[in-house]
Amino acid sequence: MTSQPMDLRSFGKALGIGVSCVALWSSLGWSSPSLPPKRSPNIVLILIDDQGYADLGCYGAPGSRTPNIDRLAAQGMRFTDFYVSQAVCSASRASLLTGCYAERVGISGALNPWAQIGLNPEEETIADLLKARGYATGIIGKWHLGHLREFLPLQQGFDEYFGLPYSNDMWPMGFDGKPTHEGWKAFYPPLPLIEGNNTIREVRTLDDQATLTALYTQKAVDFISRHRSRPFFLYLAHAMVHVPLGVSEKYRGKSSQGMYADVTMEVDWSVGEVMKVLKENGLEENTLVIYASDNGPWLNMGNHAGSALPLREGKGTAFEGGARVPCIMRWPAQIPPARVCSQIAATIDILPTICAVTETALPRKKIDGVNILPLLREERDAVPRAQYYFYYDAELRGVRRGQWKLYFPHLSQSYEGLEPGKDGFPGRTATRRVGLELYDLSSDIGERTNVAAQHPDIVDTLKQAGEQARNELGDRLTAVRGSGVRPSGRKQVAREATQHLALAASLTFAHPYDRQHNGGGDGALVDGKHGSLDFADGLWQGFEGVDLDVVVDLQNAQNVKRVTCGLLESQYSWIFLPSEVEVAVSMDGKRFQTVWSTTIDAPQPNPIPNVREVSASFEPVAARFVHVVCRNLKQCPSWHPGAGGKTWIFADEIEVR
Ligand SMILES: [Ca+2]
Ligand SMILES: [Ca+2]
Repeated sequence: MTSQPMDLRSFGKALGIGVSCVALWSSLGWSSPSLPPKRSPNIVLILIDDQGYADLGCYGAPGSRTPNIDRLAAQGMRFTDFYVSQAVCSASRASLLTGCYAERVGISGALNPWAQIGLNPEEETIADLLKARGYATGIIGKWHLGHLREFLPLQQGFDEYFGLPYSNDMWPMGFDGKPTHEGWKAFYPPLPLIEGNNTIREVRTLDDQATLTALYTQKAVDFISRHRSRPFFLYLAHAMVHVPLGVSEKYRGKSSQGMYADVTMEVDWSVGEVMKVLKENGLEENTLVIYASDNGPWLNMGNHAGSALPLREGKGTAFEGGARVPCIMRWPAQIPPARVCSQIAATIDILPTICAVTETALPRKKIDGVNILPLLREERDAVPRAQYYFYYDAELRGVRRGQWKLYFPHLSQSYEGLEPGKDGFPGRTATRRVGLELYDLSSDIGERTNVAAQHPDIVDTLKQAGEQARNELGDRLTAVRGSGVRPSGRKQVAREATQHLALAASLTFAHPYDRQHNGGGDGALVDGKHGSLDFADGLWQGFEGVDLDVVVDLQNAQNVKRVTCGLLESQYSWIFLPSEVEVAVSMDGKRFQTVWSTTIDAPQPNPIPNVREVSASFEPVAARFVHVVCRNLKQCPSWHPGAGGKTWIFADEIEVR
């Protein structure tokens, strides 16, 4: 072994030298920063989609379908208690790339093909940090942090991008691979394969899906070969083993254990190809290879899903089967072979750890991850992470400290006891109530015996830890807004803060606005600020199943000639334009004169959110009160997947001139 572990205390100094080096080389006219005298390690981050805790040989899967991944474990460190931030794609990936709980960076769930948001370009990703450090940066595969151009990888620190912008099942095809007419999927656009910022072709068939693993692998091998002479960061985010499964001819039927095992074998082959090209280029020693899954198995897909056994539940839950995933780190220059680490660690720790090993400064904004290099080096008594929070869908569902995991009361998706799906078709899921429950993971890894009653002191300690998380990151279960939450990236629409006559007005509503989507409270419609294309941006005021019927009191008589009402249409979220808008004015607040009205055509399918400014112009009239009525459509139209359900009106803002 040539390189020695670096003393952590010398980091500042080392960084200083690095920076001055960069400055010197820049002044010599090089286009990119220099290589440090001792070459920084390359980073290869391989992320599998929906792979279960028990899917790999080295994690106890029966048979030997994953020799290449198992070899990574034999040559490096395997983590037994490694977590994602949330057991769902976008949230999990936001955490991986930013070192933050997903709540902190405002990303939740899985973004759909009409999402007008993405990871905020102001966040610093691993790619941003390493690019500034002189690394070549590339992502091959699934992004899922915003498909609009301003949110794509090239705008988030990556030099190169090739892959799908979101999940491989977000296409207008049914589970049989044929065009579907059911639900929102029927409205999905074709699945775009993107290179750089541009769609180069579409994934249209199951046969196209079957090419993805080999295609991504070829691109990954090419990336490594092209950048062998300078430090690089490669993020290889496979579409597999997420449904719809696809496998090349070479691996079809190869496992004799079904399609899922075939796909797993091909992903394993891919890992082998990456390791081979590293070796061929003499990069095997000084490359940190990190292998992980973005969340646990999608269990209701039955034989097209993995396994998390003996863990409880799977994807979409805060239980161990959802959040705990396989993770292996291999770096012969620093990590001794065949190590098993059973301390708590998480994807949010990968960014600060990469910063440590590449001597790169941390992001300027606060992060949640910790440097786990001491674990990789097996430093005695090192406990970089004592505690971890389990969020899902903006709900703080649990907290783990040491061997103890406490759940807060919530409703959880559940797969247990239900007949799973088969051959690509899903089975049912249920919703189950989870109480205040404590589990001892050291003796009960399957979370079967609630021991809260026996350990009230531990419950109290973990409750306090939960309180801290809520204050900082928020919690929908207890309606707490977190002080440390930053906004997601939002597509900007040309709606700036404005001056108008109603800015100091008081409002009287015939029907109350929704408590959760309150836009900030009573004055939200006349505060001069405008909602974006994201209905959850905190600026829109929502009205569920009722009209927006409001009297605006301008406080004194004004000469009024125009009233504009900003309205959001976001059909996927059951938000529709009103059927009618009417404006009336009054001097005394009792006798109103209608000055303008319009009807709006019945909505046609268009899941892409848009904002309509309904503007009423009329002969100038003296008025103190302005009455605005937007008639709620009341019921989702027959073509809508929620046909017959209550529709919403989202408004912001009402401008009077
Ligand atoms: Ca996933
Ligand atoms: Ca407003």
